[in-house]
Parts: sequence; structure tokens; C-alpha cells
Amino acid sequence: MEEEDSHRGLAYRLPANKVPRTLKYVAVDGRLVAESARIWRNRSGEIVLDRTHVMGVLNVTPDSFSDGGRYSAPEAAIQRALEISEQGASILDIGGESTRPGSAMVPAEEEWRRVDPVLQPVVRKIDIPISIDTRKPEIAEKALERGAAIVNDVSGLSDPRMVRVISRVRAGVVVMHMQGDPMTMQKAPQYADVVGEVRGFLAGRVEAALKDGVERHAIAVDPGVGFGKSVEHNLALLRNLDAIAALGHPVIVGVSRKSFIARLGGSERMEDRLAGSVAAATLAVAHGAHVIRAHDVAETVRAMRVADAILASRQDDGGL
Ligand code: HH2
Repeated sequence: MEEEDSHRGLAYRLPANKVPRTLKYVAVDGRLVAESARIWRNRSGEIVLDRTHVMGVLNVTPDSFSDGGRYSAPEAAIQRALEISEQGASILDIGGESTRPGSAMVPAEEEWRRVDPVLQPVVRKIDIPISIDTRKPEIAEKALERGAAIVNDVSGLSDPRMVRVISRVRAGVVVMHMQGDPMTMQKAPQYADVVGEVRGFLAGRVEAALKDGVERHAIAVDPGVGFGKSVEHNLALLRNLDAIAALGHPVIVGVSRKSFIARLGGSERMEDRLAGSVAAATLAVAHGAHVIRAHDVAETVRAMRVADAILASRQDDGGL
């Protein structure tokens, strides 16, 4: 076993030809579809999907469900951004609006007032790409002007102006699925076939983005765990992520500290949700996720290294 110094510290480096993904081609509706994504391009370069990447969460909000208020002061937020980068995240996701269940939309001026003082200093200080977690094209546009590289849109590009903002500057994008809107989405989420419907929605939004000039390799997809989904819906999506990965785009999954983790893990306390979050992330990766969005960056990065090594060793066995 070869151990190497990575710039984040000592880490086992997977041999380059051993991509720890579980699928190359998969059958969906009786036909073989695209190879699992290998790169994700953004404005500042590309992320090679030869290992699992962690997207570290930085909420500069007073009311986010797990860390609201903790990083609303710009100095605290900038400090946390540096930590997230040092802990091995591949992407920093900055958000100025909570989309937790029951939340109302924040006016654009207020959202920008929260993000603006943090974004530029952080762009200067860290070298990982920054994504802006927003549903508003005007926020995305300003953030991209200030150096963000990716737009993370939990509304799945519902505002047609968003696609133009992204394609104009060749930004990366996360297209996420949500049923309804944050205010009401958890009241009574309903699907006849949650996996098929989420996959169909994402495929449609990807097609629309491509038509409007967004580059294929810039588009990642996210099933939107907890966004208009019951515990059972979340479990079905996590178990069947390979059907989403078969779209041929990088798959992002955000399970970190979400309420289904509390329900299944047996404790509502925020500080008790780490183990369940890592368990869910690990299985998501085994089912085809490429990027894990997480609050607990150091722990998730370490766990994903182990998960990747196990998945890669399966290829050594001829297990594919
Ligand atoms: N989850 C949250 C926010 N943004 N983006 C993507 N792509 N995927 C997710 O699962 C996702 C997301 C919710 O988490 P958080 O940002 O911590 O909470 P809040 O919305 O309360 O700020």
C-alpha cells in the first residue's frame, strides 16, 4: 500500500486507474445509459471525480436549521471558510438564505447583505472553488462577479434567468430537485414513484440548461434529500442513487444533520447527528454519489477516504 503526502496532510492515494465508483453503465428502463461522470467543470477549473469530494457548508444566515447564527458575523464566517478548506473540502458552499422546512424567502437585498462581506475575502484566501447556494439569479450573478465558480440552486433552475447567468460566465451548476417550496414542502410530500419522478425532473432541467448553452460537464445533479420528501422518500432515493448517476452527471448528496437522520438515529439533538450523517453519506457513495455536502468537514473527509478505499479494493478483486 502506497502512502503519500497530500497537501492536506498524509493520505492514502488511490491508484489513478481505480476509480471508486460502482457503476460504469447501468440499465434504466431496460436500456444501458451513460457512463458515470468523471469530471465536473466549473469556472475556475475542473474537479476530477476519481474520489469522493466533500462540499463544505458555510451558512451566513441567522436561522439555518443546524448552525443558524453561528457564522453571521463576517469574521467568524471567514475563519470557518479557511477551516473548511484546510480540513480537505473540495468545494466551499456559501449560503445567505435558509431553505429549511417552513422558511420564507429572504429578499435579495438581505441575502446579498449577508453574503457580500464574506465572499471576496474568502475568494482571495482559499484556493478551492466556491459555490453560491441561492435560488436568485441576481445573487448568483453578483457572486460570480466576485469570484464564485459554481451556482448551487435548490430550486432546480426554476427561474429561467438563472441558466443565462450561469452559461454567460461558464460557471458550474448544481441542479437540485425540490417538491413545492420550503414553506410548505414537508407538509405532505407525495409521489407515485419518487425515484422516477426525481430522475425525470433532473433530466428535464439538464436538457433545458444544455439548450440554453450550459456546458454538459458543468452540470451536477442532486436529488434534494429532505426537500419535499418523507423519510421513506429519502431512503428510496439514497438506495437508488445509481438511477440518478445514470444521467451521466456528477451526483451531489446533502444528508448532513437533516431531520431524517435524527428520526432514524434516535436523537433529535444536533450534536448527535454526525454518526448518522456519515453513515448515510457512506452508503450514498456506495450507490453512486460523487460529492457529499456536509457541515462536519474533517470527519466526512476522513470517512470518505475509507469508503473510497473499500470501493476501490473491490475493483482489485475483479468485483465489477
Ligand atoms: N441542503 C440544504 C441547503 N442547500 N444544496 C444542495 N445542493 N443539496 C442539499 O441537500 C442542500 C442544499 C439545507 O442545509 P443547510 O444549508 O445546512 O440548511 P439551511 O437551508 O437551513 O441553511
